[in-house]
Parts: sequence; C-alpha cells; structure tokens
Amino acid sequence: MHFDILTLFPGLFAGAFDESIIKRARESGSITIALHNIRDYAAGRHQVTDDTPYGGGGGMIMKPDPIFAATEAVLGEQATAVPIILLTPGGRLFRQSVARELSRHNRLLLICGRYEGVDERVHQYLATDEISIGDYVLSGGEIAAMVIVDAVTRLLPGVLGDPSATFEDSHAEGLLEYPHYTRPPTFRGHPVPKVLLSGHHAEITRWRRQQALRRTWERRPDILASAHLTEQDLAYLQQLQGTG
Ligand code: 6GU
Repeated sequence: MHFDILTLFPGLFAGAFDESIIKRARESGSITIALHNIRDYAAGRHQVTDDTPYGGGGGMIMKPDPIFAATEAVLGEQATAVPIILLTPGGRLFRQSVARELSRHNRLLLICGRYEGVDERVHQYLATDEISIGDYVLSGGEIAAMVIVDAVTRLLPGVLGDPSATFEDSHAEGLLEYPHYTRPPTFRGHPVPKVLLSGHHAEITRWRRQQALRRTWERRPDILASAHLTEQDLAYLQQLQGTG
C-alpha cells in the first residue's frame, strides 16, 4: 500500500509513523508513505494557501488551486485510479468496515483539511471520498490521516504477526473485546477470574464470548444490532435483559 498525504503541516507526522507497527510495516515494504507539503504547490512569492471566505464570516479557507496542483503533480497518470480522500468533519464516519474497504486499494491519497474549511470546489470536483473520524472537532485532518494509515496498515497481509489477533480485535467482529489479564494472578488484592486459570478451553472461550456480549450490551448497544450473533449469544443476552 502506498499512502500520499497532502498537508500544510508535514512536521505533525514525525513520530507517529516512526515507531511500532507502522515503523515495521514501512521497513518490511508493506507500506510506503509520502508526505507532500501543499505550500510547495502554491503560486507566487508568498505561496499563499488560504484566504478569507467569500460572503464574509470568520476563519480562513484553504484555496483550491494549491490542493488541485499538488494532487495532480503527485498522482500524474494515476489520477483516476487512486481514491482521493478529503479528511473533513463533514465526511462519512470512519469505522472498521471503511478501513477494510480502503485496505483493498494499493494506493490512497489523503488530503488534510483545516477545520475552518476547504474551498467547496475541492469537495465537489477533486475528492472522490470524504471521511471524518468522529463527532468532535479537530484543528485539522492530520490526526485523522494518522488514524486511517494506522487502521488500514494493520489490515494488510503480513503486517501483524498473528492473523488471529486482527480477527479477535474489538470491532473486527462487531463486538467489543473481552477483558484481558496477565501475571500476577492477584494484583493489589484483585484476582484474575478463576476460569482463566482453569485450563478448560471451552469454558474460557464461552466466558470470553459472554464478556464481549455483556460489554457491548452495556457500553455500545448501538453496535449490537449489526453484530453476528448465534442462538447461544441471543440466549445469553436475553438472560442479561432479565437480570439487568
Ligand atoms: Cl477528518 N477533520 C477535522 N478537522 N475534525 C474532525 C475530523 C476531521 N474528524 C473528526 N473531527
């Protein structure tokens, strides 16, 4: 996977891509990342990238011409084949299913907008997709771009050592994750649940499933409806409703 990231603040990305899983994915060649400073594509001696909004009001708006020029220079011949994703609070919500969808491409171009706004011509005539990472306000799309690069990279073949790790993760299956424990068996008086020390694998599997169901029911009832549930899962949830 190749990521092109268009931003006014390439320095924000230092660090995020230089540690842990992303670092290893880059070293092994699973991904490549190219940062492009939009300012380099702005015309004139002052290389202006934003301007005041037509119609008045506060804030500065990112000008369309540097963003179009940067995109066209970066993509060249590939301009039609690569998703051009504008990171903006008005975009479709980023979720695991979107990460999975993006991971099927071999190249993505991410445009980091600033919160105050990007000229509408970029939304309408350049971007092929618009994504938001949640219902809160960020100063710009840079952190959203990091989130997308991370979530997509973990899905690429060979990036994580153990393929079962991605499958069992929260959200991958539509449920929150069950609780995890490691040594010591009792920490400050708080013991690890006995079943996990029992060696009964079937019971452990059942307990974990029930914990995942309970957590999801308690914390994210909104995602339960679209989870893949068995008859047994439904019976357990019925039981929870009764005792709840
Ligand atoms: Cl993609 N951009 C900004 N500025 N704020 C956001 C966002 C994006 N996603 C959530 N909040």
